[in-house]
Order: sequence, then structure tokens, then C-alpha cells
Amino acid sequence: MTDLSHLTTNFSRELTACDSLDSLEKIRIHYLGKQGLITAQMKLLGTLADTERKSFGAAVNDVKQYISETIEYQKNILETAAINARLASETIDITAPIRSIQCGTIHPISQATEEITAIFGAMGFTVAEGPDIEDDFHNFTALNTPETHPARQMHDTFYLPEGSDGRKMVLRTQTSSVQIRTMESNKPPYRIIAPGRTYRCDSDMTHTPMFHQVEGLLVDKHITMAHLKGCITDFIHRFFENDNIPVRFRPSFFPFTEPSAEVDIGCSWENGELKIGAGKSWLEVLGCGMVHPAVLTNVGVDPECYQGFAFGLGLERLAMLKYGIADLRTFFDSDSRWLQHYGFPALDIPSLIGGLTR
Ligand code: 2NL
Repeated sequence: MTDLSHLTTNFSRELTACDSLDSLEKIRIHYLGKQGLITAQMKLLGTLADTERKSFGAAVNDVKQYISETIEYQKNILETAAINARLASETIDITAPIRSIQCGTIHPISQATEEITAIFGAMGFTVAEGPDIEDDFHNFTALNTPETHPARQMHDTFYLPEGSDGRKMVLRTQTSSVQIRTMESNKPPYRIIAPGRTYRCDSDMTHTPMFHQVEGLLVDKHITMAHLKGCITDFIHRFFENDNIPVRFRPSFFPFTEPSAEVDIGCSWENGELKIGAGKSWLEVLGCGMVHPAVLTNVGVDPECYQGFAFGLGLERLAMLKYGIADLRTFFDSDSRWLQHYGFPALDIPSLIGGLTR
């Protein structure tokens, strides 16, 4: 049996010295814990005679209640003090300037892809995709490109090292290979566009080794060059948002189309500034033609039953013209200031059904 008043005095002294929740918890354990001083006194009760147990038990209980209530009270005081200290140290300076928030933007190439996809989407074209790494057949042979064609030469095309299967693979030089694959694995009619990356071994002011194309293909019964001209003219008017732009089809040559044409739009140069839509000059914007019968035969489509047209356009060039971008190479610099300036807000993508919404 310990002198309870001695125990209480010690407790009070310890409590006075206690100034943190941690040390308060140590005090609680010291008195009320499993091995604590009060707990030890409670355990002692069983060894006492009845009369003694009654009075001492009541006394121990009183002290125990006093200690636990005092600790609880002190805990409240310390917790409140801790909160007040935090509130005092964590004040918010509402006069401080905000941190600038920089939102990402849609790259002009992505924007142009979306706009072009929306225009052709409204005409019933769907998007087809295929691999960037192609075999010789899908990139050249199926497209009626002669073995001697300059496009096949080493200096125009990125050839990959020959694999163990001996297959000659290339980085696709146009996205036509996507349309070849679509025709191989589906029955006509076809009405697809193939946007994507293309690669040519070329690098100067107006060429980058990787660039973007959208190719289109429409094959059905009774398709004529009039359909081609109408489709391309409508596209140009919608893309440049001006129905009065003069459009000119100029005879040209591609191995995969016959006849073939290059398409120019009317423009003028005033004080060195390009104006699209009127004037005496012409600007080439895309190439097109009626799909060569040999190409249809190569993918198992009977050219006696089906005809069609195809076109290919360079996205960088069209984006430069529409958005007023002067230098091709800036597209690929990843300069965030350039992207802030020429990029588009993320929630402004034209709907695939409604056409342009900008
Ligand atoms: C250009 C010219 C063109 C095609 C691409 C094509 C695809 C198939 C069949 C026939 Cl599967 N033709 N594509 C046709 C004419 C021109 O691109 O100057 N592109 C930038």
C-alpha cells in the first residue's frame, strides 16, 4: 500500500512540468497504464482484508478518477493551444499574387487533323489507321510504284535493317498503305480517310523527315472525276471557311492515279503577305486523281465494277496556310511559348457531326 497523497502530489508536480501532448501521454501511461502506479494499487486490493479493501478501494478509485479527469482536462488545453499555434503560423496572405496557371494547348497539327476529319466525317468518310512501319508491298508495289521509281530510292525512303525473315521494311512514305490494307481486308464500297505520320529522308527549310498527311479514298460503282472535283472543292471551301476560294485542277502524274491532278487555290501576294481566296496567283494544296485500275486489281477489287478517287494532302502545309504559321520546323520544336501562341484550347475541338464550331 502506497501513500496515495504522496502519489497525488507527485502527479501534480509532473503535470505542472508537462507542456506537450507527448509528455502528457507518458504521464498517463505512468499512472493509468497496464504497468502504471494506480493500476498497481488496484491489483493490490485483492490481497487486503475486507474492511481495509473497502476504504482503500474507494480512496484508490477517487485518486484514479481525479488523475484521469485531470489528464483529460490538460489534454484539452494542450490540444487547443496546438490548434491556436497552427492557426497563428498558417495564416493565408490573401493579398499575395496568384501563381500563374499554364494550360496545355492542342497542337495545330492535331487541330487541323480534327477539323479535316470533321469535314470529311460530314461527307460520310470514316477514319482508318495502320502501321508506321510498312512492308514494300503496301507502301510501293500495291500502289503501282515501279521498281525504278525515285520514291523507292534509298535517299528518299527510310529503310529499316533487314530482319531475319528477309523482309524489307520501310517507314511509310505516305498513308496510302493504310487504304491498301483497308481495301485488302474489306469489300467495296470504301469511303475512308487516313490521317497520320509519314516519313521521308529529307530535311531543309520546307521539309522535315517526319510530317503528317491525310489521304482519302472513295471507291464505289459509277464514281467519276466529277465526284472528285466536287468533294475536293467542297473540302477546300469548308476548311478555309470561304465558299468563294477559286479552285483549280491542274493535270499531274502519280503512279497510283490516272488521271491525276494537283489542286491549286487562288491567292494573292500583297506587300509580301499571302492572301488566300482571290488574286492572280495559285497555291498548290493537294494532289489527287482517279484510282489507277492496277491498284484496284492489286487489292482484289474489279476495276470493271468499281471506280474511285483518292487524294493526299500535307497537314503541315494546310495548317500553316490556315493558321498563319510561317516556319514549318517550328511545328516540331516543342517550344511551349510557340504552343501557347499557336495552340488551340482543349475544349474547342469541332464535333465530328456538326462541322466547324470555331
Ligand atoms: C500528294 C498526292 C496523292 C493518292 C495520294 C492514293 C491512295 C490509293 C490509291 C490511289 Cl490507296 N491514290 N492516294 C492519290 C493521289 C495523290 O497524294 O501530293 N500528297 C501530298
